[in-house]
Amino acid sequence: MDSPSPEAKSDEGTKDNLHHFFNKQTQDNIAKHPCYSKQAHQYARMHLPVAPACNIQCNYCNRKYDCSNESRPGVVSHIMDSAAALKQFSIIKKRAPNLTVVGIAGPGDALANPQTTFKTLLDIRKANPNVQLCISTNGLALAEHVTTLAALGVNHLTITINCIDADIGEKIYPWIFYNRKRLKGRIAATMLIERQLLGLELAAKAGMLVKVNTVLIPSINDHHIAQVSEKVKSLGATLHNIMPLISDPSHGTYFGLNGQRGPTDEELEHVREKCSVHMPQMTHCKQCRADAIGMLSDENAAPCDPSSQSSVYRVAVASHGETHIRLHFGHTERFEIYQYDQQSQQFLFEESRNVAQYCHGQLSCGEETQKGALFNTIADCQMVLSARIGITPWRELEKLGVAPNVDFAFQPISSSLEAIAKQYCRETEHTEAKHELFHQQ
Ligand code: CLF
Ligand code: SF4
Repeated sequence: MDSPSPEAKSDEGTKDNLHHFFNKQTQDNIAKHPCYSKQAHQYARMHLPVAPACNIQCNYCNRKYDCSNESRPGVVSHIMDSAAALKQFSIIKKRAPNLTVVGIAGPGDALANPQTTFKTLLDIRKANPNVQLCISTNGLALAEHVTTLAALGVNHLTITINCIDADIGEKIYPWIFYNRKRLKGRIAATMLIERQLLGLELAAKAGMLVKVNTVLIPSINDHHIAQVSEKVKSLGATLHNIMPLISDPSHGTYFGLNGQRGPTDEELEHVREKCSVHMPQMTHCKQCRADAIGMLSDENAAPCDPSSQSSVYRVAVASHGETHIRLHFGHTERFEIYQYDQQSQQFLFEESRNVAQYCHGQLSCGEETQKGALFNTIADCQMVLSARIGITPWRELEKLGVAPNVDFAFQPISSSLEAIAKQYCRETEHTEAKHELFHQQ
């Protein structure tokens, strides 16, 4: 058996492995895409959940939740239309200079909703020609849309290909809907695989960087994924992302309800190792949701110590995408998380985190478990900004070490963060000066 080349084995990524194959422009694109390059962790991606429908059924998917080909099951994204998506993008982009990628990854399949997907991509492209466009698809309808995607400037494409053998495919896909017909069993799997591979080949020939996702399902496709890797590489794919099946009966999927287990860490590692002979492997995927926004990295989630160079300072802002701090803490369903960047001395947008509302009104204000989940969501932040906050949550936050701050109520979020950054910078310098003095004595 061939031993893996050092180049193919490394997942460091995706940047170094892929770089020398491409022209300068493509290299720059990879270097600023947090999924394609592990080194691009300081850049953020934004998913726009504009695609609710799907044209196939996977046995690891429950349609109540996001597309499990690219998402963690068990979470649900709100659907947006293209106008709302553009508005959301415009607001976030102003506050997040590190947002380099806009993707459509569900909650169904991007290409089973072609009109909304294309309109959204076109609007984003017009609003910002520099942002990179990315979509994720099961590949069934890809071949017929490659030309349109290329014309829209989509340069990153993910196709989920779990097998290239219909005997395996019929254990994963009970049906597909193609050319206005519902196909089942082996015929469905054969058609899906054929369309996926054709779509992949055409997209790669059209110049797109194609990543293939494969869900590792023990005893169904584990022994077969190396063949998938070899095949998709030969057709032009650049990166392989082998994702563990997440199978929980509470998610209500066919696999979850029928006892199909997910892989252990060792099994996942073993399959990735085998496939690295053929292609660079992605290992930093977060299986994120269809409305995820922010950086992929959470490696720096350490408590703040202003005297330490590696400290992380995060501010949570109660916001549903407004430009100003208008929300009452108890009414928010979403926090925007900003992280202080030592180099630029400003806050960079990290991600959005959804929460259940703390308060639904006088009669039902705050179920205990709901409240606990809300506080946990922002427990790694040092400050939370909102327009108002009640005394009970105020004290709870203080106990957690999160400082509630309503001083910037009804002010723009961006100027409020600038003011806090200046203050934090002054305090950090002061602390460092004290440390130096202490060590000199
Ligand atoms: Fe989104 Fe996917 Fe584009 Fe990335 S996610 S459409 S390639 S911008 Fe990234 Fe998220 Fe993993 Fe996907 S971490 S689930 S690989
Ligand atoms: Fe679910 Fe995605 Fe499969 Fe469609 S492609 S059935 S949304 S996992």
